[in-house]
Amino acid sequence: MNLEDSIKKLSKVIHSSKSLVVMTGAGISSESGVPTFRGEGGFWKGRSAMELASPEGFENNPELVWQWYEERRTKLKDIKPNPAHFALAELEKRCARFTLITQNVDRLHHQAGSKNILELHGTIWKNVCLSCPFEEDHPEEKRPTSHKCPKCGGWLRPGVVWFGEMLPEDTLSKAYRASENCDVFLVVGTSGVVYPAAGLSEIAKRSGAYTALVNLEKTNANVDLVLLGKAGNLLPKIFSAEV
Ligand code: BV8
Repeated sequence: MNLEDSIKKLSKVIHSSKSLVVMTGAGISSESGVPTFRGEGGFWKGRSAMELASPEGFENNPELVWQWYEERRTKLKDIKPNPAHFALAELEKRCARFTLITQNVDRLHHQAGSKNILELHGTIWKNVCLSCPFEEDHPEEKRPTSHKCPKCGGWLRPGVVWFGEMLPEDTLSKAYRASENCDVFLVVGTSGVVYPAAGLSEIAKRSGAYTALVNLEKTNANVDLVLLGKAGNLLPKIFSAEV
């Protein structure tokens, strides 16, 4: 099936959906200027995920990990949502039941106006203390940013989920429930290598949902339909195509 026909097919499926789930990854933010993780110029390039995004890596060298997260916050500070984010926010308004599951920590979906968002991997715009219940939103607005807790003096860490860490229980169970009960599951802009996020489309498929992937490249995702291209270009077309 050529791309034009795939767009028409997916548009028809989405327009007749009674319960739609969309799961996004770093690829949906790349047209906003946010580097992805594993592609060219990706965040991981030349660096190890375990060194920069794991509790062991933080324990071993908190300054290095903080340097990496501050570098990302600087890159993300003036970033804006792109047409793909806005297309999803618009689509949500037209859907009876809509759940947006994201692996991203940049909150561009929030900025674009999406409402029902499940952040599987937390957010980079929060600091939490390793030693006490203290946490703070948007620490980058406080100058100078400190990486020590103002309450107990312990180490602060970014409010994200690292490798080897459990995902937020309530968020993950909502994501499982949505994946088991939807009739359409759309995956956008993810290499599908990180679990349990990468397993959600399989759960949806096993529960009878129609599954599709919009991505720059093919991945291992076992879906009914694959549309290769830029999300910022394809999503507005798919969601607005006359069926
Ligand atoms: C956990 C930190 C319990 C936050 C990240 C099986 C079950 C459960 C766990 C595991 C399992 N197998 C292995 C594990 C352990 C591990 C894991 O999955 N390892 C992988 C690497 C094998 N999972 C965990 O540790 C998770 N915890 O399950 O706890 C447990 C623990 C241990 C063992 C068992 C159970 C925690 C996972 C969270 C890790 N945290 N980052 C941060 O700083 O951001 S993951 C990191 O990768 C990011 O968060 C990111 O969200 C995530 C996924 O990356 P992608 O979003 O897919 O980005 P990527 O660059 O890879 O791909 C972008 C894609 O977009 C590309 O395909 C590209 O072609 C495309 N693209 C680019 N531009 C565009 C585009 N597409 C469309 N349009 C464009 N314009």
